[in-house]
Amino acid sequence: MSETIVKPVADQAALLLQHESDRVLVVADLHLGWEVSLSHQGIHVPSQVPRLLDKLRRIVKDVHPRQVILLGDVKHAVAKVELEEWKYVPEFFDGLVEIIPDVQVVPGNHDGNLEPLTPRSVKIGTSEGISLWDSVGLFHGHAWPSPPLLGCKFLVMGHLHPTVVFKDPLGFRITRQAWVRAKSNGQKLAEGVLKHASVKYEGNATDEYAKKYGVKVVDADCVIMPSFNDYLGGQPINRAFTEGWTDLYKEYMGPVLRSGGVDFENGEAYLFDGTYLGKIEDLRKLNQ
Ligand SMILES: [Mn+2]
Repeated sequence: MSETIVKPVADQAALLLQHESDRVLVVADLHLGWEVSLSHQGIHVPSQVPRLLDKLRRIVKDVHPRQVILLGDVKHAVAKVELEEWKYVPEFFDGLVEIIPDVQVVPGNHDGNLEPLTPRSVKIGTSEGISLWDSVGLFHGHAWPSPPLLGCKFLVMGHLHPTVVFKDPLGFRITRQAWVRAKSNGQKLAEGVLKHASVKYEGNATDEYAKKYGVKVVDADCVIMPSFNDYLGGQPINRAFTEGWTDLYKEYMGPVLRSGGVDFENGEAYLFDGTYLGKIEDLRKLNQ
């Protein structure tokens, strides 16, 4: 069987997927138009579109993928299309398809009404995600993935915007975006997907899953991607929750992580240069 390789692009919030001679680049959480929400508060940040396109142009030139996948939350405003989005989002996509013609979107929770803002050549999937080569499942993370994804050896998601917060001895807080790698528990994820689909069954969830969907569930290597728009705030994954998770954090975790179907506490955090920071439960202890 041919091998699939999943690896972060050095110093970038971008993931390269390789299978035989095929190469696909994944970026998540661009939140185009996020600047607009700040300007409502009187903070004026210039459009991030040219800067994000420059970054993508350099990465595409370096790793020459066949396709770019935008793993959700391409735009920031959730449901209604804000006026500025009619400018930012088309401007971004027009620039992107010039850099690379093959672009696919896996929608996130912010991507309502995206279609009229994108060129016709851009493929827009569903929030249930997609799988590549039957080995990599990609979904944004705010919703349960479609059944076949649980058969993939790798699961890739965004939505969380993971960061790690450190305190130096003088009490300054330092925040860095981070990659998270964690192992999924196929059995628990299967239980989650079946419950979400309101499937009634007796006995083992993975057996039922195989019977109903024809998918052999595996324990996957999960990658939780940092947001490609580095101006955004993130969720400190090592926050010490003395009183449990806040509602906002629960929202950011999404149903898959909340279900315990991914062993987040034993997950590993990495900086963009590859520095291994440690296990999340240990990073949490440092932050008490
Ligand atoms: Mn999201």
